[in-house]
Amino acid sequence: MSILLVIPNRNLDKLIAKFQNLLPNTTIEVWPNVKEPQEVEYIVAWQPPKGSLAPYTNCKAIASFGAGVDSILQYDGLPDVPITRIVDENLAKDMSRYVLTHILAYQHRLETYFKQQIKREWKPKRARAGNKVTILGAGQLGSACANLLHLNGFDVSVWSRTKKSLANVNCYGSDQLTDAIQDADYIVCLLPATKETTHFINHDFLAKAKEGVVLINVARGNIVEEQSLLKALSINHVAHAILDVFSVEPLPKSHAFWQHACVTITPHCSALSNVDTVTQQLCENYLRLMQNQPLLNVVNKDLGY
Ligand code: NDP
Ligand code: OXD
Repeated sequence: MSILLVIPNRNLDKLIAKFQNLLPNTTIEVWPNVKEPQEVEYIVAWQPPKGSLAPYTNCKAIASFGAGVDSILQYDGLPDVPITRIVDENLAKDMSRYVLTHILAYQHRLETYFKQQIKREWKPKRARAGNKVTILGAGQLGSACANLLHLNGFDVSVWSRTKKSLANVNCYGSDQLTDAIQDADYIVCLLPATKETTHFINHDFLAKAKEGVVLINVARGNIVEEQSLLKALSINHVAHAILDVFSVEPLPKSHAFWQHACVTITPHCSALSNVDTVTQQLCENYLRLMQNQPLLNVVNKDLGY
């Protein structure tokens, strides 16, 4: 019995050491150099390349190395086994702080002052008005962001497939999108990437938002239709976009977002998986699998998250 890591293009030394520490009697294999494919019963995957999950016919579960499972569910020929994901308070804390930081930085015009400092300019301006934030998605990350923003004095709304009931937050269900976004000064996307959410933030969506809205996408790049966003930025309907995720990552050097004065780019880093807590969760589920106990954080493959 072994665990296989299919996590390309990363140094896995720390992760492997953690696994070996927590499960000293279990073999850890690393794709693509798998010595005994038939022994693999549990796969930990992140953006698995084409064909990389195929040879392991004794695999009983696949665990995502992150909160999102889109790259696993999109895999062609995915084995019919449970798929789990990471649910971690550290991710929620990092994500909430990222969102709060960027909203405050925009409100207080930090980018302008960084530029002024380089030119030794002294031009104070009042902070921007606008206190309403709508978060698309009210799951683990969306609800944590809503809470932190509320604690910092924002008027917060969430919109989700099933309507929530969160203290101090205006909650909207899927048939109330216009009500949820029409007055928002900031729209934060924390939806999963699914068939329903592909290009969900498109021309029609942006037309429902108010002029001068700031869009923050920290979920997945393909939820935003990038040409519609560029168009909305060009007419100042969207005043600014803060983007941590993109349709193609790394963002190609030729992409129009790079040079855009009203786009802030970060390299998919708003909430990075923490190897320590993630490994504990992955090992817990491995032990559960070995003991035929129910797995934690299993995703609904029909819903796609
Ligand atoms: P959850 O699964 O906990 O929450 C997803 C939320 O989205 C739920 O409220 C769900 O509704 C809602 N939702 C799903 N589909 C729809 C839809 N079609 N219409 C309306 N609402 C919908 O996910 P997390 O909060 O843990 O994470 C969200 C996403 O953030 C991840 O899928 C991942 O892609 C991304 N992420 C990005 C990171 C980064 O570094 N940039 C780091 C970690 C995650 P309901 O409550 O009714 O089910
Ligand atoms: C995740 C991510 O889904 O890092 O965890 O994007």
